[in-house]
Amino acid sequence: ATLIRREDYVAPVFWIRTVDLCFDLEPAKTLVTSKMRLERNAGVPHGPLRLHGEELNLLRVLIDGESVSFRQEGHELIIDNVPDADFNLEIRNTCAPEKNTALSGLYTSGGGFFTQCEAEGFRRITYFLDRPDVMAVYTVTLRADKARYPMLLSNGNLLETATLDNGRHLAKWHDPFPKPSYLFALVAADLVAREQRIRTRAGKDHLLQVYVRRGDLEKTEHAMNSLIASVVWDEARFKLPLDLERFMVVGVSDFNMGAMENKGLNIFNTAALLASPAISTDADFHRIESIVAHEYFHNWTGNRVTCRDWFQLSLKEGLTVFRDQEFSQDMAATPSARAVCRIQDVRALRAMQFPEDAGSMAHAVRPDQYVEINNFYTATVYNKGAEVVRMYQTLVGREGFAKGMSLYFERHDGQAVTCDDFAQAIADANPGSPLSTRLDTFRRWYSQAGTPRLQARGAYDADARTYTLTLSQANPATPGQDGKQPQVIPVALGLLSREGRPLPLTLQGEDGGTVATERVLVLDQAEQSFVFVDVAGEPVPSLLRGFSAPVVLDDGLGDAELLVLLKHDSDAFNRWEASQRLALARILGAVRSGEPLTLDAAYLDAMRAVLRHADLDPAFKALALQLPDEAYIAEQLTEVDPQAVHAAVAAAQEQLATALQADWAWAFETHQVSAGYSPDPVQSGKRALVNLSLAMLVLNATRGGDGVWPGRAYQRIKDATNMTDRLGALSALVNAHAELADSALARFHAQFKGEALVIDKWFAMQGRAAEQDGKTFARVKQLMKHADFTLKNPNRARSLIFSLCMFNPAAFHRADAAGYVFWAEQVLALDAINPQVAGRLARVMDRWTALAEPYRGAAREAIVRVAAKPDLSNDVREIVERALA
Ligand code: BAL
Ligand code: ZN
Repeated sequence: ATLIRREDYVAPVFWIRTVDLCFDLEPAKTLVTSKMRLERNAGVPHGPLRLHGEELNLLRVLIDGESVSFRQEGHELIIDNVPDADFNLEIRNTCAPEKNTALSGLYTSGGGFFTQCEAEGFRRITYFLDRPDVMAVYTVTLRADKARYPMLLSNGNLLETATLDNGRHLAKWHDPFPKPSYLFALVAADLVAREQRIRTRAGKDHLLQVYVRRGDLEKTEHAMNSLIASVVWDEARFKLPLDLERFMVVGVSDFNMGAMENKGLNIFNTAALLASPAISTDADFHRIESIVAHEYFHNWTGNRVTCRDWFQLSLKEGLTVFRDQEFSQDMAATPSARAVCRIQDVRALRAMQFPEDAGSMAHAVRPDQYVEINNFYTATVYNKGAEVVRMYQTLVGREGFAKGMSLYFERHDGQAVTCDDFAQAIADANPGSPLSTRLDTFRRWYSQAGTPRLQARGAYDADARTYTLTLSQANPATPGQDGKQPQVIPVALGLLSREGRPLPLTLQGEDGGTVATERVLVLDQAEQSFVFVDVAGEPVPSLLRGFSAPVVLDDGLGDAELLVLLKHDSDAFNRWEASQRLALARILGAVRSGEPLTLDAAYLDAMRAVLRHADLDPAFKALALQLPDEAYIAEQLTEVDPQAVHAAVAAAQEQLATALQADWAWAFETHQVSAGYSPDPVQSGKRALVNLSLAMLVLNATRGGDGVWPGRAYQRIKDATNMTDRLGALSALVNAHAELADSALARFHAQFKGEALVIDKWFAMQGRAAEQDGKTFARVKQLMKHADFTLKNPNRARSLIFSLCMFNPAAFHRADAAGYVFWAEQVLALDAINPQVAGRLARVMDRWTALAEPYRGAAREAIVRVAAKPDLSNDVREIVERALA
């Protein structure tokens, strides 16, 4: 395996300007003929033509119609003697789609052909300069059996169709936009489409199509609506129009990622596309809307302007996640629903990205090296990358950011560029802004891994009526990086009086003319102090509002201040944060002391007040009353005993359930939705609160409380008219290990046995069930033998194995090491089928060095066992070797 370094980037020796691809599609052996027009890149020294190719059978190579001599070395096809002038290169090869279980390149799924080329799948279809800075215009001819594959799709516009001999047919497509090979796609399958014609603001007509298997058509309405909303939003917010006459979306059941932004032909995991009230939860509807938007937004941020090399992945991914987050907030509409979106995004960041930044795979948003690029489709590149983009917007303002985006497209449309190019465009469009004056320092967000620690301490001077806020930062060492430099940290803040009133924020030296009660301080040194004047009494600081930077904040606030924020903060994010901090302090106190957790009356009263609050949104209440993720709690500890963390969380859960029993029952009864189902924020907020309440009531019943609730949950599973309520009730029984859980699970399985996406949920729920005396782990082992289980389908493998290993720390980290043994077995079994999925599972052990004994030693042993396998994929090898380094 070779280590690829960012600093070694060299421009390609050749460009490929056009490519004419012809496919004779057969599952066992597909014939690919590729006719390319190449030219030397005048800007770099001469060298041989080196094409990438993997798992291919080469039949012939012609240059300008003549055979040439060539060499094959590893995964390269090398031609030493090529003309100096432009030339035609023709290559003919075969590949074997039905043997392609890695689902990278051309593969079969459910009797059809599909492709996935990002990052380096195109080289598994034909020999090519498979790198994102080589952009070509594609013409694609597909030939296949007409009865089995009635739909033949590729990027761009349909030029012609024809019927051929032997029951075959043909379709020819042309994509006018030059694109890198990772954006190529083809589909040949028996599919039907939902269609919608739209006319955009610009007055152009477009055809939108969502292709799925026959039975799934009625589950595409939400995706289509989401797509239309995305088109409208991007035009309104960023003036970015749809540039193709036809925009196609296709669903496939076997897919490694959520979806893929191929030009004009997005391919989606069905889990990220199909929705109906009967099979999908509110969270599914929300997630599908955001993924449809994400892939659509890539059309500009990713496709029109793409990445020069894969180290720049966050150029398109961080930016596009930011855009889909902004879209979701705009769709949510009300301030409270927007805040709920933000809270959910931050919660995900802290649960996934903070541990990544602290573990063996820590890497910068723009990594410096990789062995396998598939391993770098990470929370850091995506979610932290999105936070970095959000900070640009915070520093230059919303309008300034839109101006920066316009300049970015003006400069770089049609190009393959770097993260620096993006930073420069935003800064240049906003001269004199807090970003432009600190651009070099800001860029450290791209080069330094690790989560900065932000410390804030306030000092009130009653005589001078000043409040001095001292902010300091430090970024812990990460593998290969110590001695970090200060970063630019925008700190949005407000000051509250002890009674909760917002205070005016005038800094020393300012003429108190404006009396903003919220502003952004910019920290760019190791330590800086800010003096607020005319402060009437000692304030409670509300710092990092809206989570204005991806850092760990230590503000030193105690219960009294947090309770003020929980009650009064005008910033909903910090209000939620206060609820989490109150819970965290109690859970950490118990874990650190080793004493059993006992929730105090002050905390319980505060939670009751939130639950009963007259004005707070149900969605917000549900989030505030949810305890922090065990993974997030673990990150606060220097040595983690996952069982101790779980015991404290479980105790907190039970005490909340018991102490607030009457309040939960009240919330359950008073937030029922009677109107017809809609996944809108109001209805879904009520359902979230109802489901949380039911979970608490069932839990309390199994711990000796009111015994009526498990029966009510069971009845609700029968009567529910939507999946959110049905799954909520089922998970209440399963998580509490209630007696009725088994028969409810059996009933649910029988009811949905034909719906693969629901069966995934059925497995996932059991894999994620709160651990109790090893019952969840035993259940997972047993479910591995279930007739519906298979490792070959990524969604199914993830539903059970990842649920346990990635999302259920207490079931996974066992003192007897059985969880680690299971992990090692599954990583190896998956690696033989699908290295990308195996690599993802391998990541579970990133944080093993933070574990307490006996977990630590046993985890190491399991990693060593995996690493000892001689023929591991690059994907898994890179992960386990970095874990052991
Ligand atoms: N580009 C891979 C899938 C996605 O991020 O949209
Ligand atoms: Zn993306």
